[in-house]
Amino acid sequence: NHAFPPVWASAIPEVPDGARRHDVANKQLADWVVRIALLTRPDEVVWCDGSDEEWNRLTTEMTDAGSLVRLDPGVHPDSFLARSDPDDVARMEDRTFICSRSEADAGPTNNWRDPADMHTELNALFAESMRGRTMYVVPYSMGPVGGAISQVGVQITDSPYAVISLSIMTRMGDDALAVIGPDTDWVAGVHSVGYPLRDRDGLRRDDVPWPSNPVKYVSHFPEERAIWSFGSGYGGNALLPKKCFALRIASVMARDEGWLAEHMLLLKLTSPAGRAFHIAAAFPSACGKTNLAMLRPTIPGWDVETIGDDIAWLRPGDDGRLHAINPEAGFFGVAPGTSVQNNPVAIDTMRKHTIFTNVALTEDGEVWWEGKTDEPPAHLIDWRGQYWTPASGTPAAHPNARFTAPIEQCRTLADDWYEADGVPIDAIVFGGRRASNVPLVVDTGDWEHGVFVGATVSSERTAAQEGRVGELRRDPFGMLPFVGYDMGDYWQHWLDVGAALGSGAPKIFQVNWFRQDEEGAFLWPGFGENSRVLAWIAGRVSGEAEAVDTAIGEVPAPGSLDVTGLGLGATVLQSLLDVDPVAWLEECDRTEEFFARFGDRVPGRLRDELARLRERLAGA
Ligand code: SAT
Ligand code: MN
Repeated sequence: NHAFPPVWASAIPEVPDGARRHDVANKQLADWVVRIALLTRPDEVVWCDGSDEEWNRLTTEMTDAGSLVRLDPGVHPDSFLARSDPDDVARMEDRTFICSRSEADAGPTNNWRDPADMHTELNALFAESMRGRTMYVVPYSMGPVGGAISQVGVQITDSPYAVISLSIMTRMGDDALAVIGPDTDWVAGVHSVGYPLRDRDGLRRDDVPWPSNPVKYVSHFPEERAIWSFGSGYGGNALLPKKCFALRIASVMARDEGWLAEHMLLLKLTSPAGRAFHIAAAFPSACGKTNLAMLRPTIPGWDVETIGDDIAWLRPGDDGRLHAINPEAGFFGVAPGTSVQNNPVAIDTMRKHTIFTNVALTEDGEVWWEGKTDEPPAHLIDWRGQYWTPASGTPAAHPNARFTAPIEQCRTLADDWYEADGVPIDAIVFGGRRASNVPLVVDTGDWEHGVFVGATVSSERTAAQEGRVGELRRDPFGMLPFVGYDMGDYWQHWLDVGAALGSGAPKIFQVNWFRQDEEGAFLWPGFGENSRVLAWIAGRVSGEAEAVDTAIGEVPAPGSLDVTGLGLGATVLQSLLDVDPVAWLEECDRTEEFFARFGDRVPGRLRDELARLRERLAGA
């Protein structure tokens, strides 16, 4: 039951005609739209159908209004550039709230606010916040429409940028609305950029290319299955089905119902013998999930196909195995660093029908970002819309600049993406960005040790979140900003899911592509060469690849990781796989401090894992 806000006191009890839809089967949904319209007072209400006509109309309106730039149709047909407000360029973790009834339920990693207090505050902010604007009602399905693992939601927004982005990122429109029956559960999302064009007295102000509000909230109500987001138009803050629903709210649903909602890419790996392996891999934001999902193997006979690059929903199936879907329908990928050399698939995917945000523009209407070509063009328009030359001394594209492109444009898309019941998972991989300590690849041996590794993953901070880039932070399961309840309970939930799966559980691995030598040079070439690591992981699943034991798990036995042709010296390979007991005992101390933050909600089994790890290191 969604807690409906009270109708704004000064509001005239009339809503635009479009708000009332008597043909909507779900009465609660029909009602909710009217109530939000009464609260926010838009000029117009539009139910989005997900049609091409709708895309064309909105992109044309936005281009005319100056909030999108149409790219050269000869190079990027049907593609657009959006430049955000310079203060609205990333997720804002300090403005993100989990408003569970009990504070303890949000746990120490989330900001908590009392749900009633938060609703009061939000109602005041949303009151008349859409004056002068159109309110869009966007029904969508996460996962194949009507699929066994799929869920539906509806986002209300006054941002046409959010609407066109959702039309790429989700299965949006009439088909999704049609599956919301009288008793269907749906997740409610209310979003406003908080920039009304008229005030209550009828005074007008002009629109700006990227409307937003200095006051920002991304608030989740897990018990209501509702999200309210105010003041930001950027990605994860504004596209509510993505991190807000598919991770924060869905993680709570998953806890209640015995499944997993994870920050994971999904890929299908096929061996030269034709055996298929499905791999789910969790990495923090901006650590290369998109590149791994689109990887082109460098080793002969192996193939990788893409299923998802950011989010996976995994459910134990009747066959006792874990089945996964990608709930999304598009990529919201980091552009900087992406080139024809290192990710030709991504470059090809964003060739047409793509929204670029905060990239630079060349004088021929093409896009550019750092790392796209070795040499920057002589002059550009940078992400702020300013004239730029290499001498400007600032990045031309924002480091968190993004491309939004339909997954069906990806030429390595696996047919499995369409599987309504998901694919059975063979291996789960945890990774992060670590200059030292963590080997290239480790087989964790069993589920409980794997969960310990996932829970204690740390990574260097990237541009995807606000804060100091490069600083080491613990990012359990790559989910630190995305678990919608207590982190310790989340770890326990992982242990419970594994116990229920028993011998059907996938094997768990840890990887690190980012290990460096003393001079700070990367030891491993990464990108397509990561296929060698995937092949070893597949070999462990099939029982064909040899491993040697270390204190932290099993690493490739000499000769079992195919490094032919890489020209890696024996010492480099050794450094890549090295486990330094002294450094790892220090990591254990850090882990103990980290666990202390969660008090008695850390599962005893994870404490046991830490104790056993220390024993093995002491004996090493
Ligand atoms: O803005 S998003 O949260 O969708 C991108 C990311 O941080 O992974
Ligand atoms: Mn992500």
